Amino acid sequence: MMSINQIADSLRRGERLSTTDAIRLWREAPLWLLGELAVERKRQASGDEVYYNRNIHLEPSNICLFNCEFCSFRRREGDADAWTMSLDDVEARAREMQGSDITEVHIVGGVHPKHDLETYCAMIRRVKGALPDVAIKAYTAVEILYMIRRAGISIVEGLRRLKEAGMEAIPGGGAEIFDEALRAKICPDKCSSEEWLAVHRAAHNMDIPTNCTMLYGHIETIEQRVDHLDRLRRLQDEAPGFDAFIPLKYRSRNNRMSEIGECSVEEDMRMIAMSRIFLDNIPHIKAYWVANGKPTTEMALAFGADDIDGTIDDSTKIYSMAGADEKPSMSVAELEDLVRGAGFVPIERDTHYNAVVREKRVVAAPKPKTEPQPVVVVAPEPKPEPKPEVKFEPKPEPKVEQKPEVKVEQPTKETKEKEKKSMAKTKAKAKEGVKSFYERHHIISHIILIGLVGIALIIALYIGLKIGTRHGNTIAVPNYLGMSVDDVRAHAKREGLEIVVRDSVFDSDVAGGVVVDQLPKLSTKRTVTVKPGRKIYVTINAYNRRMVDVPYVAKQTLRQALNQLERAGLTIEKLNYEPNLTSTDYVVRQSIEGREISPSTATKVPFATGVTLSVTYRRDEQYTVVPRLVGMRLSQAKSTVWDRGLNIKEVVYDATVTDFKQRREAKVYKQSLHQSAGAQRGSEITLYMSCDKHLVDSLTKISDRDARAYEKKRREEEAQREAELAAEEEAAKSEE
Ligand code: V47
Repeated sequence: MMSINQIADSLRRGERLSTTDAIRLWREAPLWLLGELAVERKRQASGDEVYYNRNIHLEPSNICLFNCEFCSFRRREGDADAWTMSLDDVEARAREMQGSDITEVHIVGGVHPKHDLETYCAMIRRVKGALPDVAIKAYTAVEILYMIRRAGISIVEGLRRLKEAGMEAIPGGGAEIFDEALRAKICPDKCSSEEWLAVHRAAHNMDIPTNCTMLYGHIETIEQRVDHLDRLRRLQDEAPGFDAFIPLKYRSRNNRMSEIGECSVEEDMRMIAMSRIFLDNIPHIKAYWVANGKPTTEMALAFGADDIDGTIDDSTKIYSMAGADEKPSMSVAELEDLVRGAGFVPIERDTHYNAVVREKRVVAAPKPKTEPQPVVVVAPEPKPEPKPEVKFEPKPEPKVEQKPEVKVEQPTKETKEKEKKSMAKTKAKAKEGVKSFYERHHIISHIILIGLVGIALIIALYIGLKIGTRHGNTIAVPNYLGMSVDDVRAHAKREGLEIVVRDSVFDSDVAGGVVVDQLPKLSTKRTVTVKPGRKIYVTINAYNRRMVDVPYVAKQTLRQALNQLERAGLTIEKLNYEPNLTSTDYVVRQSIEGREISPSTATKVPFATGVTLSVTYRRDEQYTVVPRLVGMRLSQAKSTVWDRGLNIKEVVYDATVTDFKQRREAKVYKQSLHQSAGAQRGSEITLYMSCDKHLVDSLTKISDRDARAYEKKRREEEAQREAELAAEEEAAKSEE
C-alpha cells in the first residue's frame, strides 16, 4: 500500500489516481496537500484562468412526478406554491432578455406529468426564436429519459429531436449519487445510474457536450463518492464529451433530509480538490456559486476549481428553496472581483468554453467642426495579472537574480554566426567530455551522481520546510472554537488576521454567536500557520432561529404526521400514547409547550421546535419492536425511533465528540432498549453516540450479526408455528 507521500509523488508525475488511493487520500491527506495537488492539476488544464458566463436559468415548472428526499423545489399539482409556465410565458421570459448580453439559457424543471417531448422541444424553439444567438443547455438526463420513454422512441432519436429543436448542450443534473443502494434511499423514483450514464454516452457520441454532477454532503460515504467519480471518469474515457464536473453540496432547508444538516466547508474543499485530482480527463471543475455561496466559491478556486458559473440574474429557485441565497444574482464585475480576489484571471466563456471577446462602445471626444461619432473600440485583452497566490500553501515565486547592467555592443551578422558555431562546438565537446569521463570512470560517476541527488534532496527538504513553516512571516492559527464571534474579531484584529463569517448554523445546545467551526482547522499534530492578513473562515451558531409555520398534522397516521413535521423543520418533543378501540398509530391531537394546535391556529415557532403528538393504540397492539439504531447518524436514528412509536429519553455523547461538527458526524454505538425486543409504545430510549469509527464499526457488525440471528430465529419460529398449525389441521381432519 502506498503512503500519502508516495501517492502525492505519483500524482506530481502526472499519473492517474486509483480508486483505492483516492479513498486514502480523501480520508488521510492534509487539506493543504490536496489543495496543492489539485491546483497543480488545475494549472495544467487551464493555467491561471477561471471561467464565468452570462446566463439565466429557466425553470418552467416545479411540479414533479418524482419525490426525492433531498428536494426542496418539488411541488405536487394543486399545491398553493406550485407553478407551471405556458409556452407563451417561456417565450415572454426569453424576450425579457433580448438586448442583454447573455450567452446561455439553462432550462431545467420538475418532471411534469402533462409535458411530453413535443412540449419540451417547443420550449426550446420558443427560447431560440426570441434569442437566436444564445446557446440552450437543456434538461437533465432524468427529464430526457422521461420524455423519451413517454414518446416511445430510442435515446438517440429523442436526443436528435431535441438537438434539432435547438438544444446545444445538456446540464449535469440528476446524477445525484450512482451507488444503487443509496440512490434507492434518496431518490427512489429517478432513473437508474446506468440510464443516466446511457443518456450522456449517447449525447457524447452525437457530439452534444454535457456536464456531470454529484450530490454530496448527505449520507454518502467516501467510497460511494469515489465510485461515482470513477463511473464518470470511465465514461469520459470511453466516450469523451463532459465539459465540466459540478459537485453539488447538499443544502438542507425545507426537505425531508433536513435533520442531516450540511457538511463543513472543509469537506467542500476536499470534494473540489479530489474531483480535480481524480477526474483527470474532465477539463473543468465548476464551483457553482449559487449552491456554495460566494466565500466558499472563492475558496474553491484555491482547491482546483476553474469555473464558477454565471450571472444567473435571480432565475433559479432550486437552491434558494433549499436554504441558499434568496435571490441569486451576480454582476460581471462581482464575478470578476471574486475570481481576482482568489488570485486568478477571470475569463468570460460561452457554453463551449470559448473566450467571449466583447466590443465596448465608447463615445469619443468631439472633434472640431464635425459631428461627434461613437467609436467602436475592441475591449483590451485582460491585463496580465500578478501571479496568483495559492491559498494555504502557496509555492514561492522563483526568484529572478538581479544582474548588474552590462552594456553590450550590437553584434554583426558574421560574429553572430561565429558565436553560434562555437557554442555548438563547445556543447558537443562538453557532451563528449562527459560521455568519455563516464565511460572511463564508471564508479566515480555513480558516486558523484548519488552525491548530487542527495544534495538536491536536502535542498528540496529545506525549501519544503521553509514553505511549510513560513519562517519569519507567519501567525499560528488561533483556536476560535467556542469563542464568541465578537471576541474572535477583536483577537484577529490584534493578530493581523481577517475574519469571514460563513453561514450560521443552529444548535440548541450552543449559545448564539459562538464559533462552531473554523477554517483553516487546527491540527493535533502540528501548529497550523498562515500569513498575516489571511482570511479565517468561521461558522457561528445562529442567534435567532428562523421562524417556521406549524402545520396541522392531527387526523392522520403517525408516519404522515412525522413526514409533514420534518418537512416543516420541526421535531418531536414527545409521543403520548392513549388507548383506542379501533386504531393504532393515529394522531389525534398536537400541542407545542402545552398549547394545543387546532386546524385554524396559524402559529409560527422557531425552527427545530419540538411538537407533542397524542397518538392512539389498540390494546392488543400496545407493543412495538425496538428498531436497530447502531451505526446510524442521530437524525436517522431519531426518525426511526419516532416512526416505531418510541420516544428519545436522552442523547449521550462520548469523549470523542467535542464539537458541533463532530456531533453531526457521530453515530449510535449503543441503545438503551435492545434491538428487536418488544417495548410498550411510547417507551423511552437513550442513544449513545461516538465518532470513534472503530468502536462504531465493530458494534455495528455485532448488531448486524444479532439482527441476522434474530431474523433466522424469527423465520424458524414462524416455520414451526406453520408446521404446528398444519399438523393440527391434519389431526382435525383425521378425527372427522
Ligand atoms: O440534480 C436538488 C441538485 C441538481 C438539492 O450543468 C440539490 O452547468 C443540493 O444540476 N441541495 C440540479 N443540491 C442543478 C444542476 C446544475 C446546476 C448548475 C449548473 C449545472 C450545469 C447543473 O440540483 C439536481 C440535484 O442534484 N439539488 N436539490 C438540495 N437540496
